[in-house]
Amino acid sequence: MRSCIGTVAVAALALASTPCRAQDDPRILFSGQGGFVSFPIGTALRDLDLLGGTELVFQSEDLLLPALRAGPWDLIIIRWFDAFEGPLAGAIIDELAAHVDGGGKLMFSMAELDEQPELWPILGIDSAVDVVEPLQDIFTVYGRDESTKRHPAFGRLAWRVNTDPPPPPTSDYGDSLVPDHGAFTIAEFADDATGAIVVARDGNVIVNGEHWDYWSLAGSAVAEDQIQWLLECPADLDGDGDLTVFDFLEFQNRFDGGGTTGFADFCYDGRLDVFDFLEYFNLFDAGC
Ligand SMILES: [Ca+2]
Ligand SMILES: [Ca+2]
Ligand SMILES: [Ca+2]
Repeated sequence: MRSCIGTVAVAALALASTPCRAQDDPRILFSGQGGFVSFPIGTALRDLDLLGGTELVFQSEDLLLPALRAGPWDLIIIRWFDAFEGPLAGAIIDELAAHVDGGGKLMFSMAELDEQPELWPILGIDSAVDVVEPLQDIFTVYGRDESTKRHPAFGRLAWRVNTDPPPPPTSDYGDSLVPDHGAFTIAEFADDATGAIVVARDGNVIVNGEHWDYWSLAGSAVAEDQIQWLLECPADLDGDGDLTVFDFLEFQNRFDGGGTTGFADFCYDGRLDVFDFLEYFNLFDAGC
């Protein structure tokens, strides 16, 4: 994993226009639960008009493995209740590792991630611990004192548990996540201040510890934030599809404003310093 500490800035910033990757029709692989829409992620994909480029695989290891191998994918979304098990589990995990190690984007949710430690390094987390009741809210912890510094992948102040109907008592409520070095918790479970949503692998991976079914209020909006963050070109700050001097000027404005005019913390450590400046140079130089 690339680390902000020790990265070398590319001094010669290319001021000429650099084309970003076309975002019109990204290839998305979505392993969802049974049912077409699979709330809230399927709802978010529909509302973002992304279903046209999405291959949907219901929860089947037999179908998921060949689908993973049919990549490359611009984004892989895994919403899986149980741990990967059986003869295909190792091969699926290997495919996910190859995708992420190659810089691929991954949105990952698994209620029983605590039972699958071999996935933790791939996802950039140190560990996952089973969540117990009661559950009430998920709060942003990223720049919580300044609302404008919220991480773009979680733009909500709070995401309240749906209590109608209440979660069945035998359900798995998901996992608390402990981020590894280089990863950052952007939202916590309010009950015990443990990690609920983690951004890792240079912003390419988002791990959801919460079980989506029980945080349904505004859940599709939360999913939209995450999908948009993963699909966008991180250095294209004005969103016009090209990397130009105007993106660099926008970064300078955000940095000089201490983050109050937009997200500028590209090292994901909750503060703005020279390493964010260096990282932005590197992202700009890398293109999209
Ligand atoms: Ca669990
Ligand atoms: Ca731009
Ligand atoms: Ca920073």
